[in-house]
Amino acid sequence: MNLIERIGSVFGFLNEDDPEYQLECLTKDMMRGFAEISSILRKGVYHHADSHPHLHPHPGTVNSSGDDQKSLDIIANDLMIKWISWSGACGAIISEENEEPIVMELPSTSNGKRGRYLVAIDPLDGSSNIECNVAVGTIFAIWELSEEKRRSSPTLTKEDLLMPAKEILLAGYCIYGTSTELVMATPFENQAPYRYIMDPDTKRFTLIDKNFCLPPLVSQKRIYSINEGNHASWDDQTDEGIARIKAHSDPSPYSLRYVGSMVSDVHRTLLYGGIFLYPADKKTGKGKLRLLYEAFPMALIMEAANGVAIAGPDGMRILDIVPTEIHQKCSVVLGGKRDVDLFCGSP
Ligand code: FDP
Repeated sequence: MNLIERIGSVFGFLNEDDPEYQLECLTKDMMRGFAEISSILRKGVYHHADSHPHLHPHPGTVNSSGDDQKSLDIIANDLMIKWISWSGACGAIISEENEEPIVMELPSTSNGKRGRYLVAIDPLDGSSNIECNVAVGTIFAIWELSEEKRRSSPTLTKEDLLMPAKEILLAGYCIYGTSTELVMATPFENQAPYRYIMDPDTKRFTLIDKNFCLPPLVSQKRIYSINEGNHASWDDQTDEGIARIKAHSDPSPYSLRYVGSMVSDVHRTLLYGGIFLYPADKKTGKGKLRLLYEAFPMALIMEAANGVAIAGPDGMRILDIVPTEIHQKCSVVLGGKRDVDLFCGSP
């Protein structure tokens, strides 16, 4: 791509022959969204709006100036949709906040194709905890739409957007904690996740680790992370698996750490080791976490980091699940092999 084409691409005229550059534009624009969400969270004023309704109008109502008062989930969703659409490289978005997918219209000019990529996103994961200032995050996965889907008129159905994990091109999460960090992984073999940190002054992301993997086995901490309050709804296998973890004592027992924000719990697991679980409820047979924009991206990252990502004690790989609904739920077990094996009772 020459200089003029590159400049033109800023306004959405992306060179069809350069898919890699399109993915780069999309990801860079998403990073602008992460930076903007990070700044909004840091201002803190929205914590007040959510937690002190007597001082501020309820989210979703109209304030005295006639402005909509939106909850942080909606603010983050609006921002991410704005930035993803701005890139011009995206043909459809699946967001946790939108019941229906957002499918870009077919452009009347150029080649008559919608953008190349599908983005599935949870714009603000962990947000039910946000009032007490815990770290929350954005989780996403990106796929390439087929030529047929890019031309499909007038729109695409939900079924058209059910893409398997093996076709994910890029998966990642941005964590808004004491610092803002971005972790991204591709499914290419032997490619470890990359870890970036954002400078809050310049909003630039700097690569700090090209090999963001679980620590070596000897340094992996024994930590388990699960909402024990749901104990009564676990099935027998989960019950037994957690009992095995809790009974372990040699050389040291497991510690329990559960933030209740998936990005935080998974980020800690990647850094220190351990196991994070959100099992299925035995009554419904379903977990809580969403397959396309929570389980798939985190499973891809965990496997790229030398960890294991399964849907339950039977060992089914999360990345092998065939999606049947865009907001499908699944159970999740992520972590180091040693800890996942202990949970599963594997020798
Ligand atoms: P939240 O509802 O706050 O967005 O995505 C769902 C999620 O958070 C995950 O981030 C988190 O791991 C889980 O729910 C926590 O659920 P529980 O409160 O049921 O433990």
